[in-house]
Amino acid sequence: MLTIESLACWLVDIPTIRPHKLSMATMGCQTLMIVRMQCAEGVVGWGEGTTIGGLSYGAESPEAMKLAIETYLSPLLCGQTFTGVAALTETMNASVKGNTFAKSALETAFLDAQGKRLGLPVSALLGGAIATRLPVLWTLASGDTDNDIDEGKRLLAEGRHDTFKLKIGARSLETDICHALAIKAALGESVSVRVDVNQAWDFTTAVKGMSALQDGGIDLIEQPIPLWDRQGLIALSQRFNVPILADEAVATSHDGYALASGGFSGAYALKIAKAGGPAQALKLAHVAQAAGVALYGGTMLEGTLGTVASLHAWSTIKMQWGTEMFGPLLLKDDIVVTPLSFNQGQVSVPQGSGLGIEIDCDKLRFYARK
Ligand code: MUC
Ligand code: MG
Repeated sequence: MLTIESLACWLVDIPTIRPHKLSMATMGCQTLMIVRMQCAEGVVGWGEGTTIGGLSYGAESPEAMKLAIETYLSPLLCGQTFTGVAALTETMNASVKGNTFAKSALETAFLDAQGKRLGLPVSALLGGAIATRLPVLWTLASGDTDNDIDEGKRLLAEGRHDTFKLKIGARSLETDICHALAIKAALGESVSVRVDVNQAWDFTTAVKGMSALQDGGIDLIEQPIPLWDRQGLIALSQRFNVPILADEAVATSHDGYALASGGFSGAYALKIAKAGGPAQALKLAHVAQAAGVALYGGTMLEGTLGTVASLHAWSTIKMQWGTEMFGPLLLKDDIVVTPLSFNQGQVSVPQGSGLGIEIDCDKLRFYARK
């Protein structure tokens, strides 16, 4: 049982270590929407809602997440007692439609507070961890082929990552194919290289593009066509040997059910923000498991808080395609006391109670939008 006493939100702007180029936006800065949940039992929970490129990736901006919490969700939740996330979800969904990014921040904060109160890690509240370290790839997205090759070779030599994702879709098909295949050839046969098109192609372009990428040894092709084209994604998954990773097309367990029952084969990218929180993302994972669809731990390029919330959830299930929980490494700084430890292509899941991280309130104040 936890009684929510008050909620406070901040928009925290942190520069990225280099421009990060996606098909729909170039990021030079990331905005973390941070929420602090004070509970009557004396515990405090922290949550994060983060998206990419303002409103260019998804329908909720960081500013809208803060507004949804302050104007609608806070009056609904404050003063109420909840037995766990199931009750919290029921209450939120009964009065607030959509807004899964804001709800994800709140579900995370609730799990953090509940874990601290019970002396258990968040993973224990989600079924229990089956791993303490998870594989993490890195995204090469500087926008320049030679820079990406140098970055990839450096990270391989340092032993930090052994798997890479490339962001394509902003340029012509020919340019993108040359870019991806040059990086694959330079990094070598044993290094897994995947691409994320972020919905940029139509079906015909996807057939051409997937064929060339498959022949060039690319391992996985993420969201080649728009999220609404479910039939197209199913057809592509049946046509090619190279597997498809559905990302924007699968936000919730309902999307996962519709795709799998339509004949999709491949993998789903889980993201806590798309689903409405760590526990909601696991509902999609369970639908995938029932349908024989593989899993992948996805990111909205969160800072450490949102990344750790995801890691607790991902640590309770088998991820056939690993994870991309590298968000904190893309940021010049963060708002936690102890950064996560990334090495040998893996990240360690914090083991303390709740999320197992401590917020650096001075840094939170420093980076918070005034
Ligand atoms: C996405 O669409 O997958 C994940 C890694 C990255 O660089 O961007 C994100 C978003
Ligand atoms: Mg993606």
